[in-house]
Amino acid sequence: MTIQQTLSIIKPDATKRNLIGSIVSKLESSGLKVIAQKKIQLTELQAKQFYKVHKERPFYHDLVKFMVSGPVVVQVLEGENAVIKNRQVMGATNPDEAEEGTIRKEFAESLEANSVHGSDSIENAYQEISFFFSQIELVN
Ligand code: IDP
Ligand code: MG
Repeated sequence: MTIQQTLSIIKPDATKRNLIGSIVSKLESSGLKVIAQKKIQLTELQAKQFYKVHKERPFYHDLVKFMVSGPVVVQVLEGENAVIKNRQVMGATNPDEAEEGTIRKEFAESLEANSVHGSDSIENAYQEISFFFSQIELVN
């Protein structure tokens, strides 16, 4: 039993299609609790910085362009094994490979426009949360 926090982003393809509530509903149904949340428009610089681990990948430039193509909702989720749990509810990166019932299976448009981001480790969750939020903005 470990209570963890993780960063979740509802990506522009999903905010544009009015899917914020449907996605949060799936996260909450899994037991995860939203302890911070804001809707923002990322700048190119912020998107580049956030995804800098991927800067050598061929999809990096397009990914940055996609992430600034509309507003995103950044949120902190808390719960038991929140990092892995969020990744399970999200489904595989490629929606064609995502399991039934997952957010990406249900809502993603493509491999790139796959509706959600989720931290992939406890260390990255810590980094990513502090990229967007200060400690006093996390309210359980
Ligand atoms: P993740 O979001 O499941 O952790 P990552 O490998 O970290 O997947 O990739 C970050 C994001 O980059 C993905 O969610 C997706 O939006 C995009 N992406 C990943 N691989 C590709 C690709 O091969 N083509 C286009 N976009 C990709
Ligand atoms: Mg990732």
